[in-house]
Amino acid sequence: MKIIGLKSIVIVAALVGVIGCQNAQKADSSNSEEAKVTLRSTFQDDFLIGTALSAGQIMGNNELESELIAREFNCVTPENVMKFMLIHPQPDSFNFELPDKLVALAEKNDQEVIGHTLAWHSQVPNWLFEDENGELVDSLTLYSRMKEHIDMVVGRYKGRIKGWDVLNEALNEDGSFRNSKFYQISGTGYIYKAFEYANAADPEMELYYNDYNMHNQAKVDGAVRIAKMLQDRGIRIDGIGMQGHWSLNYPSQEQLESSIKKISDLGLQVMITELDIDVLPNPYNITGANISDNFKASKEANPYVDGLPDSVNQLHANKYESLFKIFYKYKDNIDRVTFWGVHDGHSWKNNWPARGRTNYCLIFDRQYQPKLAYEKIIAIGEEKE
Ligand code: 9MR
Repeated sequence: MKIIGLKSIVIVAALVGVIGCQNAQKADSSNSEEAKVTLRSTFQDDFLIGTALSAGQIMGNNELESELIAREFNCVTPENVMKFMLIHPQPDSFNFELPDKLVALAEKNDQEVIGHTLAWHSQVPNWLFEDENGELVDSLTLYSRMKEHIDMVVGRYKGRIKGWDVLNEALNEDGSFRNSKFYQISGTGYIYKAFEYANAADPEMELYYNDYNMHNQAKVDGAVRIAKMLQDRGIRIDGIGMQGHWSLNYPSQEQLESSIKKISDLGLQVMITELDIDVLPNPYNITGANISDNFKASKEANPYVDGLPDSVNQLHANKYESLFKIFYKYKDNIDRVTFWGVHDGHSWKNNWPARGRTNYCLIFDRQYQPKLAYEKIIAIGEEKE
């Protein structure tokens, strides 16, 4: 095991030291060499380090949080505000205020932006699929509504967004196609159209497929099939996102490496997206992130309300360490690692698959302080030097 180096010790000192600074520039210009050791600096030659921002974080409601976001990450994804339902709730109404702020904030912090997401069965308004009688529309009507949406949303940020999750979660666990309203109306037609329209709206940006449980080989095979379908028709796809909604006991190294290789063999970038490591009991016996799952919370399934035992924190850190060792090994294939949230206090995992639990999935705690997992991740970065 690697002994944590001098740099790691100063990281913590530096973190304490820089809290209170207004932004990353200030932190970086504090003329202390050590203050520059952050996630973004540690992996700057390897892959982007991203996070997801909530509406409040985009608004900059909390100064400590804003400072942490600027300091540690060089890529941001809107957790919700660019989803169809939020950005385009009615045929003639768009909400661009928060998405505009997000893009401006990222530019100020010298961060890339990932758009999320254009075609997804969830958080999407019914009007996209229905006529005035509530019946499903035909495929041509769906395509023209999709095109209008994509032209408007992608076009607005043309040249300012690195890549979009064009298609999100279109697969079942066995790799077959999800029977979403998109699919009911058009079969796989909407998949081709989403990528075609996104490419036309901004030919320079990257186009991704993104899904959870991609360590499941049947599912990653389904994603490979989607990529090949597009490639066979000469439609561009640049990368596949493996959502990292994982846990202390999965995925295995073999699963992860196999999935990374399958994606890379297509000539596509791998992205680890939506990373968080669940530490709570899972009596529901589910994996992934199917948002419609909603179980009843129980005391037994929410054991760490008053704090996480050191032993579990250690397991959590070990899991992150082993994952980042794999990410680093495949750094030539992996373009980005994005955490799904900034700190434990604001993680969707506190409310899924059962509401109102106290989870500890991320690498900053509820006081915005780095956890053991953070130190272990940084230590991997140091090991390479
Ligand atoms: O983290 C997001 C949460 O705030 C929303 O309530 C939820 C609604 O569907 O979506 C969450 O993010 C999802 C992401 O957009 C797609 N993959 C699964 C994520 C977790 O559900």
